[in-house]
Amino acid sequence: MPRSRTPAAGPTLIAVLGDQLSLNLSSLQIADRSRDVVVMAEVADEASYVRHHKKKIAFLFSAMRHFAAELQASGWQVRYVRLDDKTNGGSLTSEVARMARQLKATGVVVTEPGEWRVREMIGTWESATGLPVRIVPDDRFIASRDEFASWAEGRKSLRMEYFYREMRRKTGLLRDGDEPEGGRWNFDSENRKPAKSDLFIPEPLRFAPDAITRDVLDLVSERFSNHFGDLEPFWFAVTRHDAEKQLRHFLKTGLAQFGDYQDAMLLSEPFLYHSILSLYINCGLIDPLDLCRRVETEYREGRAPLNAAEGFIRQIIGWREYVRGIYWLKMPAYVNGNYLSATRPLPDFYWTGETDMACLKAAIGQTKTEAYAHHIQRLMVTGNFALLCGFDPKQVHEWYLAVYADAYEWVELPNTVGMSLFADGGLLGSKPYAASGNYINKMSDYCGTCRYDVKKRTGAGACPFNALYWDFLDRNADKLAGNPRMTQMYATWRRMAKSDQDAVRRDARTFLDALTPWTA
Ligand code: FAD
Ligand code: DLZ
Ligand code: SF4
Repeated sequence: MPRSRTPAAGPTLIAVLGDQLSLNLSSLQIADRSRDVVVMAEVADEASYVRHHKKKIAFLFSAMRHFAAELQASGWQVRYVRLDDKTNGGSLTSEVARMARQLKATGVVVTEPGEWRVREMIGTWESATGLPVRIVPDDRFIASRDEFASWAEGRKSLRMEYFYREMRRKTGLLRDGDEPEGGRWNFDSENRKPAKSDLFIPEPLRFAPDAITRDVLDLVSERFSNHFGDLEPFWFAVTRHDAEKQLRHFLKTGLAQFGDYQDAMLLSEPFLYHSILSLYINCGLIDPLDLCRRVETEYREGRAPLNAAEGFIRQIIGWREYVRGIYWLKMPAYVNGNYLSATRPLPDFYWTGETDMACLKAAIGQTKTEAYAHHIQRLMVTGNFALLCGFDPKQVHEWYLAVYADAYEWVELPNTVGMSLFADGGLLGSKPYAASGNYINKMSDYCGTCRYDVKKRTGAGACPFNALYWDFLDRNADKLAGNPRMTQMYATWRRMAKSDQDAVRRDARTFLDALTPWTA
């Protein structure tokens, strides 16, 4: 039976998870820093349940260590368990239970975790510790889970756009009285310019590793050498102070052009005008609403145009909040979605980067070196290719969860299974984001360097995306041909000569059969 607290009893244990590095975290708000003890733990289970990119583990461990120091500096007692502590039991549960015993704690408090898997685990903590466990809502999001569920209740369609308008109303961001600033809620149609490499494109700030980070890099290099990606050079910010510097750098050098070139891709420019802030926002070093208010100020004071400010704010109070709402509304079933019955194994080059398709080589190569790719690379290159080829959504999901420094299941899963693979049958998007090589050619400079010919549909040297695109439509006609937003594409397919259709099917089959499945 859980014990109840008595006035003279021991401390409450405040368990702070790796993505809860916020000084105003809800669990800390209700704790007493003169009595209670914060517990943080680097654990093997969390670091290896997928083959996380080495940079992702190093980033999070270093950010956790710096956060523990920040808490101590502001008067908190912190018990920090390092991965290489001899007594580390290897799981969050083992460490919470061990610390609870050591501290003679009388209860455990934790802010609700971001992931279903971890929520299930926390459900076992009362029996593991013999103590009452209080789970408090995570108020770092604009919409609570209940609020999202009420918004979704009874709606036939859960489109992001309508939810986003609610969030604009709630926050008051970019409002002109009762109307949206500029007379429209959404300026996306202005945000589709291809970029040229002769533009001035800012680089993200690069931070030299300090002694704490160097220790972590040694640890990761020793313990996770079989994980994906390059560990060094390591330049992410690992403190709130440095994350704030990157934020200010983005406001000054990237935001004004963010909208125009949001969908562009360039071989020599992995970051373009993107903010490179998701990893800091998701682990709690940057507050998303504060960031949006500062983006609005840039617009109001004439330093950024409306299409940039609105486009950026929409990604955060729209997409980011919306995918979190969908995740908690639809889990645990959501992870099993496979509307298009896709079963092909992920090919080895997603892990090695060795392919002669220039677009995939660039997106995966950059993912290996930086643990980063921007949204259109994730959606329209690796995601689009996975959709067209019919890769197993679970394998694709595990790949995205592993390879990006910003990846946590609550945000990654809906983007992968829903937005990218249409495996949820259209809950998130009204049609699949399927595209031929033509889209990639329009939005990037990849094709000019590729051994394939983007203008050729079939035959020797033809861009594989082309046959795969039409073959995808053909293979999935029973599920997609009735979609009103796909009528035109299916009309084009049906008008194609039988011999051309046969060539598409033949080339797609030959290409797919030649892929080498990944074997771990
Ligand atoms: P910017 O382009 O500068 O955008 C600003 C911010 O908006 C981001 O920092 C992020 O917080 C937010 N944002 C933008 N798009 C989205 C979106 N679709 N969903 C949620 N937030 C968004 N984002 C993650 O944070 N973690 C993930 O694991 C993740 N997995 C993805 C998987 C797939 C298949 C796809 C298509 C997208 C995924 N995204 C994910 C969304 C998006 O690609 C990243 O948020 C973005 O690329 C991060 O880079 P940035 O900070 O430079 O973003
Ligand atoms: C992603 C991650 C990693 C790599 N390591 C840890 C860890 O050692 N300790 C920890 O508390 N959290 C870690 N995380 C984050 C968790 O896997 C998970 O995403 C969050 O706890 C969900 O809120
Ligand atoms: Fe990618 Fe095709 Fe362009 Fe090559 S030609 S870069 S495979 S879209």
